[in-house]
Amino acid sequence: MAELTLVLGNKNYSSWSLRPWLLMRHLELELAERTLTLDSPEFAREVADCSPSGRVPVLHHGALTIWDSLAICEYACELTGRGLPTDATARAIARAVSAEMHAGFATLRERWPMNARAEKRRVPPTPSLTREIARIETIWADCRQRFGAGGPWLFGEYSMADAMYAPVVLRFRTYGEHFTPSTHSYMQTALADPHLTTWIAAARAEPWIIAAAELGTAQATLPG
Ligand SMILES: N[C@@H](CCC(=O)N[C@@H](CS)C(=O)NCC(=O)O)C(=O)O
Repeated sequence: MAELTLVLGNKNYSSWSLRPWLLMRHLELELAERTLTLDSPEFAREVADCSPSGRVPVLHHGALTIWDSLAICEYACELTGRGLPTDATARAIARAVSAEMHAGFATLRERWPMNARAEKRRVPPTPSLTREIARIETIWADCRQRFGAGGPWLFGEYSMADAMYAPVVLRFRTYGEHFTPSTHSYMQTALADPHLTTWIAAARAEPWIIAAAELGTAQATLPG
């Protein structure tokens, strides 16, 4: 098989990069990594050379280029025959919740940006953010209850859906305060994932700071 190369943004801030990276680690795909520094003078030039959308993540596999996180996750599942539930109903719901994450939760993404190394930040949720958090808690509880009997993940075994929601787990850890017991339990599972731990350690080692994503400190807090 040709080498897989995943081009990523900074591990601390690039939530879209985390998703396929994490899934591919769980699927044990061998991967070369290249990091482009978001918000840097060279980013625009470097990304133009490797990603038709001008964004990361982007996967290169021989002559094939895939420039979107969800499409890369789907491709990783196709390559391995794993990463999605085998039952057709569960698989359809796994795809639906993954797509809902990919297309939605704009307030969460804007107001609680992923900041993998940050903890105990306080950015009070707006009504819109509170609604999005409640929807995510419902999704997680529903998946666990209907499909989670075979293991600790949303669909029992690890799936694309867990990878799609991993940055949400990190955001909840950074900014969140009150969660249902079911959410808390799922977050414990996700945060104990050794692959996610490896990502967070790499994020902590990065030198780059993007001020616009450093919210919840005394210096930078979004207006209510
Ligand atoms: N829909 C895309 C979104 C990718 C995206 O927005 N990536 C951000 C980094 S997390 C990016 O490349 N930002 C740089 C820019 O927009 O200039 C996906 O799912 O991969």
